[in-house]
Amino acid sequence: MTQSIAEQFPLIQVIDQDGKLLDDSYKEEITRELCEKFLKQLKLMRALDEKMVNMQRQGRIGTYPLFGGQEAAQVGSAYALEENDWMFPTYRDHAAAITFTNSFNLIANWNGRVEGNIDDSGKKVLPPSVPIATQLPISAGIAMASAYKGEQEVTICYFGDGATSEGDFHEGMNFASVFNAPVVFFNQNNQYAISVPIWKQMKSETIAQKAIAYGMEGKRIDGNDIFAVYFETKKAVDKARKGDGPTLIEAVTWRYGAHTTADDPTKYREDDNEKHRLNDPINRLEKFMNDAGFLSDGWIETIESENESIIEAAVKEFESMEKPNIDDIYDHMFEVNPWTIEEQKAAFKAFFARRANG
Ligand SMILES: Cc1ncc(C[n+]2csc(CCOP(=O)(O)OP(=O)(O)O)c2C)c(N)n1
Ligand SMILES: [Mg+2]
Repeated sequence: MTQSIAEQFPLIQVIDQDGKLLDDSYKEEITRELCEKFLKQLKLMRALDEKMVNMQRQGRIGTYPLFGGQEAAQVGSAYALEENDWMFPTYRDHAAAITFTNSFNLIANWNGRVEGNIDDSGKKVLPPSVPIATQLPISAGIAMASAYKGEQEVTICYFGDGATSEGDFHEGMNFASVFNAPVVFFNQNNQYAISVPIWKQMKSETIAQKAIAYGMEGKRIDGNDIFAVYFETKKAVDKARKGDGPTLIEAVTWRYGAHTTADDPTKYREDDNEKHRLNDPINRLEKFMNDAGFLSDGWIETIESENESIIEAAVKEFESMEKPNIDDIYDHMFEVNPWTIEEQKAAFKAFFARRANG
């Protein structure tokens, strides 16, 4: 008998909503140290997201895409990588990029600063991709190049549910599978593409099943279960590194906030965050740690206050950057600018000079 899609692509979980261990096979690997590392980083990322939204409201940064609710998907997958791996984040994946690089440099990106596109940690992280799905074929190409050069690097490529409707999704998946490229396509299905719900986006039951069409392995995981995310991404990364090809991972999750600070989600979805908070990635891990006896008195307060200092220091550094160089807007497209661009540059500089002189 043929299996249903739900049977072929069951939602993989290691802990349930109450933090109870569902899969004993990870018992040895889930150490106190690993849990502490995860919880501290999840809390750091949530606090950063909240800080960034406040800063946007205060006019201290530009439009900002929120990731609150998706922390486990991003942090867990980033921790599954090795030093030399490649990362292709989207505009929503700051938690993945910051966890991987251990640097807050990319905050500057949200103030339109070119410096924020350049990772200062030495890790191979591409600038956040804003055009939807364009990163998929490029990531497949990078992974093909790694394999061609005989390097042991794996590429992880992040994208959303909406991105699966783009031609680039197909091209990236097809190239990766035909060339057996060492890439992990990490989908965060947060169930909305701005205002478009998943049920209007596609007719297939899952995103994971799309892997079948490319002869690729597909997995559907609970994106709010950091253990499921970490262990399943690690398996996919290890498989790719061994030369056994790409994987499509669908991490089912939910964004609590707006698409960006320029959006109002009450216009297109019910305010049922209360329901989704029962599935909160941070609470689930905390409950697990509590049951396992991994939480000592005062530890959470200590890490929260450490996290606050880390964020304050990062913001301070960001806000003490030198003023931007106006030339940066104009000088990265052509070797020699055409006169139209030069004219715009001169006009913009004159505008700033007039403003500076009152
Ligand atoms: C090629 C392209 N088309 C349209 C847009 C406008 N746009 C920005 S975000 C977005 C929705 C993407 O949704 P999804 O892939 O689910 O990612 P999420 O924002 O939920 O993380 C769209 C259509 C774009 N940035 N690029
Ligand atoms: Mg989405």
